[in-house]
Amino acid sequence: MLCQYQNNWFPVRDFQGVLSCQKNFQANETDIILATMPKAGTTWLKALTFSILNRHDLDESPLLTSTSHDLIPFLELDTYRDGQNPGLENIPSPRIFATHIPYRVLPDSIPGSKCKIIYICRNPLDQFVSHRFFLLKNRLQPEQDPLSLDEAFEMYCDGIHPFGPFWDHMAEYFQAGLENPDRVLFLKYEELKEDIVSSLKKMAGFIGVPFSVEEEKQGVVEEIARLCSMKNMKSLNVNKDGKWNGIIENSSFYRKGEVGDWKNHLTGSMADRVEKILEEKLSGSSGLTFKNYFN
Ligand code: PPS
Repeated sequence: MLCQYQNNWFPVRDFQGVLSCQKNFQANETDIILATMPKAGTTWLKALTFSILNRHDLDESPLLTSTSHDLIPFLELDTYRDGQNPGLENIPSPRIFATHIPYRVLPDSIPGSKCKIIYICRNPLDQFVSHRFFLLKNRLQPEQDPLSLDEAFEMYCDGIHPFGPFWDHMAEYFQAGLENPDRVLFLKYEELKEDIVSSLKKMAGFIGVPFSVEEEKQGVVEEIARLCSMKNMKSLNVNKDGKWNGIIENSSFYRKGEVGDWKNHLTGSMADRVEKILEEKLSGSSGLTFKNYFN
């Protein structure tokens, strides 16, 4: 079930966390915030960022025994969950948090401080399909029959989905990145899939810990890419068993991890519709394009 707040849609079960985070979170200038729409690549982004910052001993990485979500909490889904307001002052810097909260709903202290935001955007069609499989695997409201594909797609196209509308979510972070490129790094899932090494170097430079020439020669960047790869992460027992927050199967964060899987589930006319929505809604966001995403 969703509720509307400040022109965005939120799962009712997460709404207290959103409000408490918005009211209470005080960003430090050394914080790193990982912002995404659900199913845009959050789990991967967490693993990559954690590894960049903890690259001294990748053979013993905590990612081998803890999930990405255990290592980097979501502000609204973990830290401020159910309206709580914990003290976060004693967490050593840099503190890393994730969030699905749209840019304009963020606590004022995030845009107002010098903290860094890394945003990852994904083809909305793949995101929609990924989310659908996720919901079918984790029946969060077992008393309700899941929506049909067509019903869910209609709502998606109306912007009525968790943390939606998707077009505003991506456009606002994109704009923030244009205005403050040293504070907001806007990445695309598809670009990470295409060239993870360049993306890792970009991320490390952005958060102020660039890879040294020596590290590059030693293959540290490739080692992080391999550690965090879908294949490796999916094979680890910690990601096969157990549940996150007691409700979500850890294994459901890893499905296919492919670009263009929507073609196996959606029709060409559905793709045309999303393409038109983006053309119309993003007409003011020069530079945010999705070439070849819809055919
Ligand atoms: S969540 O619930 O918002 O945290 O989900 P999120 O992690 O954003 O999205 C899950 C999709 O990301 C894929 N995934 C990965 N892709 C590439 N590499 C790695 N390491 C990786 N880990 C997770 C995951 O499979 C989901 O996409 P789909 O298309 O469903 O496979």
